[in-house]
Amino acid sequence: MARLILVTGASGTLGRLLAGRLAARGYRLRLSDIIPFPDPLPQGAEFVQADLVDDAAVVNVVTDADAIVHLGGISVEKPFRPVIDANILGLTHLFEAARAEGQRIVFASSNHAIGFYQRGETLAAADPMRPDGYYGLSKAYGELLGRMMFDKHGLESVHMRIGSCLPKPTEARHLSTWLSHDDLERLVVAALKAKKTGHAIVWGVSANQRSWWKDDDAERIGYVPQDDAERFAPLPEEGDAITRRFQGGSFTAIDYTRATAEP
Ligand code: NAI
Ligand code: 15L
Repeated sequence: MARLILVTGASGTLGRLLAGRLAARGYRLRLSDIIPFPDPLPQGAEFVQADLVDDAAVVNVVTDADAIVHLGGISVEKPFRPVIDANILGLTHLFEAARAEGQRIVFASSNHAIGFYQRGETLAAADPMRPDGYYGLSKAYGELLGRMMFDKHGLESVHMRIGSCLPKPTEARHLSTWLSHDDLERLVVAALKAKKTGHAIVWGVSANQRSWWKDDDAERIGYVPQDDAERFAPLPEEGDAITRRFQGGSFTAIDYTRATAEP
């Protein structure tokens, strides 16, 4: 019998994409989101509507799944209240429910956990996080929650620190941050298939010549990206001076009040 994968945030951009691709690979899918799934359900998939903030609903969707791809939650910078609800409270509900059943979680973290490093600086996954807002901070929390859950309970998780997952790069920043749709699929499948992952952090990025990111757990889980944004170069710089200065781009400029951007 094929493994049953729970995909949260299934009605969002990446969820819809992965639903089709994982189903085509023969996985059985339980798709879940707070809003209905907008497409016809892929072969072998079911949909369960659930709010991550509702702990009983989360236990219900997690029950009997073999592994979890967690995409659900706020996916852009917002005031702290909605971010805390979905991305901290909701995420904690998910990890606690998975702990009870022992399922591996493949978590969509984000480059916004390290967004305040300057562009051009090369980072290793183990470098200190520098979140660029409440959204990035919630992803940092997710990575640390995964760390604690493994150290304390042996619960495995793979944290995909995704750059910009788009059909193709459209601005200069994306030449460094782009994750192609095919590489996203490769990453998720590697994370699901790996025999053991422990607590893993993998840059969710293609094999971009201009990538700022190295030294992660990609090799350990068997993720080998194959695309490179360079074939789309050159692309225009976008945004104001703050946006152009930091790796997190436009998110860093939201509600930025420092007089100077010196380190
Ligand atoms: P999206 O915003 O299109 O999808 C997120 C989904 O989560 C939505 O369908 C939304 O209804 C659902 N959701 C929100 N609050 C919820 C709640 N309380 N309970 C249940 N479901 C809830 O985002 P997208 O682009 O598909 O991203 C998926 C994940 O990947 C997100 O966690 C995002 O932070 C992360 N990510 C995405 C990147 C990208 O380039 N698209 C880059 C870095 C990280
Ligand atoms: C993210 O974390 C967002 O979810 C996505 O919408 C993009 O803005 C991406 O980061 C990015 O930094 O390009």
